[in-house]
Amino acid sequence: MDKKWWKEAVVYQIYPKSFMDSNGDGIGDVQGIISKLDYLKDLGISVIWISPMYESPQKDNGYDISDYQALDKRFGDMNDFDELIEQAHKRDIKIVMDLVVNHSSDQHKWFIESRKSKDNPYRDYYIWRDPKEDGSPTTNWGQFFGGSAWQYDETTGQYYLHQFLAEQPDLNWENEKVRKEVYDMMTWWCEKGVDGFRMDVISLISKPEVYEDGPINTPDHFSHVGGITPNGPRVHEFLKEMNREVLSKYDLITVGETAGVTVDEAKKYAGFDTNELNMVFHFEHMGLDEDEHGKWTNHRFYLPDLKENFTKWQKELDGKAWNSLYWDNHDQPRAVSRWGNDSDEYRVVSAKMLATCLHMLQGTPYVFQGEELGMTNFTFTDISQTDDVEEKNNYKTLVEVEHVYTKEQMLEAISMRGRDNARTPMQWDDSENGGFTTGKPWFAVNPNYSKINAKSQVNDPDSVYSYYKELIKLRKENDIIVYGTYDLLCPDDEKLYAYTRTLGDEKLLVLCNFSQDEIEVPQEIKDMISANKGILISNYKDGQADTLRPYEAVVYKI
Ligand code: ISL
Ligand code: CA
Repeated sequence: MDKKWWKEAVVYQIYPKSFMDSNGDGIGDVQGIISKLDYLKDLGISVIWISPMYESPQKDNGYDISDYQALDKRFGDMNDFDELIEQAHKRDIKIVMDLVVNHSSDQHKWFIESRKSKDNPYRDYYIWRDPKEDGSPTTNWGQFFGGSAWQYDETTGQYYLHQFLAEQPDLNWENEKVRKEVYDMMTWWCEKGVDGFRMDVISLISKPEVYEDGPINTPDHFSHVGGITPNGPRVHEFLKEMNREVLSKYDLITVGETAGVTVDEAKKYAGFDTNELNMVFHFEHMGLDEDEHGKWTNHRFYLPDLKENFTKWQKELDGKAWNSLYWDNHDQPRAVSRWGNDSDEYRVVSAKMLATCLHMLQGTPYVFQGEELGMTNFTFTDISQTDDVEEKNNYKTLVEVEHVYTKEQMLEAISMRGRDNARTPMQWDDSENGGFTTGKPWFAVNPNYSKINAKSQVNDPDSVYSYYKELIKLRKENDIIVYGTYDLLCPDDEKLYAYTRTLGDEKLLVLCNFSQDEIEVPQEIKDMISANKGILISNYKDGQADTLRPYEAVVYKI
């Protein structure tokens, strides 16, 4: 397999609003990021992906962009940004920008023009349709956050399409001029020195030829994993064009956020010879703990399902395309709370186990800010404590309109699954507000900051932080972790996730106990361990071959 730097990288995701505030206004900013570059350097990551910092009315926390070539003032200005690039590069850290071009903000100058008249030169930058005869929207499509995907605009008597909020109108990728604008803007950032793009819902940019009602396209607050227009007819053509016009001219890392992607589609988006992207984020494991009420549930995942899913992606893409690996991001609850155990007793050990399980897979791992500290979900006891529009909309629908849930049930679901869990400020130390700001934080800091914070972990060899650091270091030193092939063992075991990695005559055996029980190691694995050549990493001090203790993870060289 071809060696590439982006296959060997570990990416750290920053949600800028909640990372570090430098000026006491309670909102994280670019100077705050700069002040923490040494922390990230020490952790060992090689790439930072920063969620949007562009000028934005912040209806969806920056995923609604009104100027793609300006920073939002609350984060800083272009001088700050240039300094960030320079300071990051000085430390061999690359910077990846979030590229949000399925939609813009309704305050973008293109949309302000577009809605003025049917013959405005920017009209076709967006997607406008006549109402049906009865005045209702063109189709029954629903947007991700609840409600119709069509917004009526009085000025011209037409509806425009928005797969997210009405303040996030979808751009019309059929229009060549739109594509040219996007490519020029990307080139401008590349010339500035950015090292890549994470492409927001890029799988949704190509819309169907015919707009018609459909079963998955009903306004449905429960189903949002696929979006309305995943993997549309021209998406690969568009990405090949983008690659030709921009990406191929620079040495970048590119990852598509591809709602609704399947392994077959991923081979096209991220194929080694397809000239589109380096890798994609799929969402299949994010759906494993859903039930008939979708994500708003207290249901937990079943380990054999997770193993089956990871194994499918590992085996199917091996040698053909590249995987991205993640447990969480700014749209997901905290990894240790969702996949591990965030009780006092097991938080540290289970966070390390999860890290082992993910970082030993084939693909590029992503670490979301605070994951390296084992930060946990927040307990929301009233809807007024939340910020996220998705949580608020669904609370309204499920509790107040449809009475599917009681208030308490929905708040429990939000505390387990809501996007706000990821968005509480980073916990730097045990001073007020966890050291995130000297002012009033824009969003509540998790009260456990006095116990869980970076300061107490960076110099503690037994901390979650030090364990991540070790995993990242091992990846740099061992090609097998990056390039080895993967094979699953004991697929049906409900507590143990065991797999091997193989490269040439080297082999690793990865054992992860996903339960709080002490479990007996199956005989076939005992036989493999008996000839082991040492332990690469483990979250318990003394290895013991026959049993695995609660949440024990161990990687043997065999
Ligand atoms: O958050 C989700 C589920 O709760 C996802 O389905 C998410 O909405 C979807 O993956 C798209 O996410 C991206 O685009 C959105 C933005 O709100 C998200 O923050 C972003 O990651 C619209 O730009
Ligand atoms: Ca600030």
